[in-house]
Amino acid sequence: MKKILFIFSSIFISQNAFANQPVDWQLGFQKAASESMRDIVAFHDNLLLPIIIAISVFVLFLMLYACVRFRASANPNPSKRTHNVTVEVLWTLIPCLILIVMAVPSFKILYKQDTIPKADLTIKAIGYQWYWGYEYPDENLEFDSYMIEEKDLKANQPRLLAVDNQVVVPVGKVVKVLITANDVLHAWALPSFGVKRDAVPGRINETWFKAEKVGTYYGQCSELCGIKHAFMPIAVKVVSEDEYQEWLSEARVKFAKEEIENEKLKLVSK
Ligand SMILES: [Cu+2]
Repeated sequence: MKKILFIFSSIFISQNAFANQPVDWQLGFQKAASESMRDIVAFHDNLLLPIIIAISVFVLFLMLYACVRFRASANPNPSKRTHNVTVEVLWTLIPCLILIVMAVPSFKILYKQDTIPKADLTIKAIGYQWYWGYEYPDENLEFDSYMIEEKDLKANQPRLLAVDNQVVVPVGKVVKVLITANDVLHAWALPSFGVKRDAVPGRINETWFKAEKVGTYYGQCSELCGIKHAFMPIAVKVVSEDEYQEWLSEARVKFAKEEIENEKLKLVSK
């Protein structure tokens, strides 16, 4: 009983206080912080869930009905019927129709996410075994982002999610994310933004998000990538434009990308 109460209380708490990271006994999605995620949550809550519940209730009813109505004690001589054309057509057509009803809005959301609006900012996420590297190509920044070990956690840092160097982006701006990997497959996923893309060595995938609220949002590598797959979290800090500029001026010094000297390339370009 205590557990049930805890689940219910955590559902309500998750709506307010812990909006951007998973919470204990959480049911359902994390709270949306972008339009994409709001679309996904609405699609799930308003269309998929009612269909799933209706199907489950209907099947349960059929099973109970069959158990009672056709039980052995009431039917000493069982029926020998094997085919019924009407029923067979119905149980093929109705599921098809249900799938079409689900597919249309689902494709709509998928294509909306697939079209990247004009980006205000581009970042590049590179998966390594087992941490993420980030680049801000336009600002010439480059840094690595490692998970903070449990013993080094500060007061408000979540276990297995906090990192040493967070990605910092301004609120309300379209952020394009280029995603790749340097060794094996990883995946860059941030539930609150409705973003998840595979990080494939030798290939660049892209996605985007527009964060609507200031805060720190956590995600995790979502493609089994080896022994420390669970220990390469993703943390994105969404800040106001002023704070972002402030961070940029510090980051330009701290994370400046080294110029790569390549004599051969220089000779060719001459
Ligand atoms: Cu990984």
